[in-house]
Amino acid sequence: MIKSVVEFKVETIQILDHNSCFHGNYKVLEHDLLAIYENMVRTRLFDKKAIALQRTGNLGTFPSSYGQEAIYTVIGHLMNNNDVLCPYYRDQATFIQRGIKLEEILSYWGGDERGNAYENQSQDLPISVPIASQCLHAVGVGYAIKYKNEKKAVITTIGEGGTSKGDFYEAMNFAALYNLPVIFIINNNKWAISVPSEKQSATKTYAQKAISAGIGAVKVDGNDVFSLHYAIDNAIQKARNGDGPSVIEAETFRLCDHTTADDATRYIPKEQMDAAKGKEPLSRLKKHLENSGLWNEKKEESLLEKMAKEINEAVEIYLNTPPQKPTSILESLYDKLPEALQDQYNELEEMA
Ligand SMILES: Cc1ncc(C[n+]2csc(CCOP(=O)(O)OP(=O)(O)O)c2C)c(N)n1
Repeated sequence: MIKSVVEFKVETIQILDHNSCFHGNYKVLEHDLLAIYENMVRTRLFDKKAIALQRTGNLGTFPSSYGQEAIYTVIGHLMNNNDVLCPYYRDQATFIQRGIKLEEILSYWGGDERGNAYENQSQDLPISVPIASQCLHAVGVGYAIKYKNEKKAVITTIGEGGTSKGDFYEAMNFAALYNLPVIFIINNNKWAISVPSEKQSATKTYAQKAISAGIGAVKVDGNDVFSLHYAIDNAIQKARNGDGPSVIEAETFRLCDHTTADDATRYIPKEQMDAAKGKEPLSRLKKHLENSGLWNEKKEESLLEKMAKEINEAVEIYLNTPPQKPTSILESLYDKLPEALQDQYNELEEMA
């Protein structure tokens, strides 16, 4: 006799479609929606400025989040100060929402590690560039939270390419086994540098990878702030209530190069890029706000002016921050510098 022992399904959610038509009755408060819109605009303008700084030799390699601002903004908007973020490298919008200063973000991408010492956010982990390693850090943090009986959520983000790594599966397995308050959010932006999503995994969704670990998963339109709000809010409440981990796949599109060291026009077909632009999150939300009478061109103009001022001030601070002394490389490592390193220290001091 053959019996089915387990069956699973993965649901997808879309509330605000790409024509800005609203489906269902899920509500996000007006002031929350406006705050989300403001941060998406801030992130997009900041992103543009960061690329300009890199192109003029004033910043190192920078990973744009153009087109993916909704995912990271909604994450940052819903987390509270006690929750912990274990990010990868595309999470600028979340950082900004968490109080991390624009000049700190620039400083990190300018090669200055002091950018990781966030003045307003001491709990979050620094950016993790080794793909998927942040998922392991997140379950470590989640385990500590559970051990201390705290009511906090941990959010870790990862690209769809990163879900091919063992670290991702190991982290999900551990999170499920120990019922940890960890939320894995997959930014499925369709491209892992030049590898397209369809060549990355044979699964129909990335969300279903969670099923293998025993975690419930959902796939949402990652360009729709309402679906993101619904799924992430549920997952955060679940985590804080001690009801275990969640996995959310947010489908979007990388409307930019992988980083400033890449040229996506060499491998993303133009038609695909153009079609994706028609579904992007910022103009979709703007249209909805206008249709709801919450936004108009006058408000847009004054927001753009406010954002430009904020960003220019941060750039000024960044550009006018003197570089670290070369000796700083040894200064935070030891309480007392070992004798064997004294010569190197002296040499570095002479370089200053
Ligand atoms: C362990 C590891 N292997 C390889 C790389 C080089 N690398 C940097 S980004 C990237 C692609 C990541 O794509 P994805 O996970 O889809 O995230 P996205 O950049 O598209 O947001 C690779 C292979 C790395 N940083 N770490």
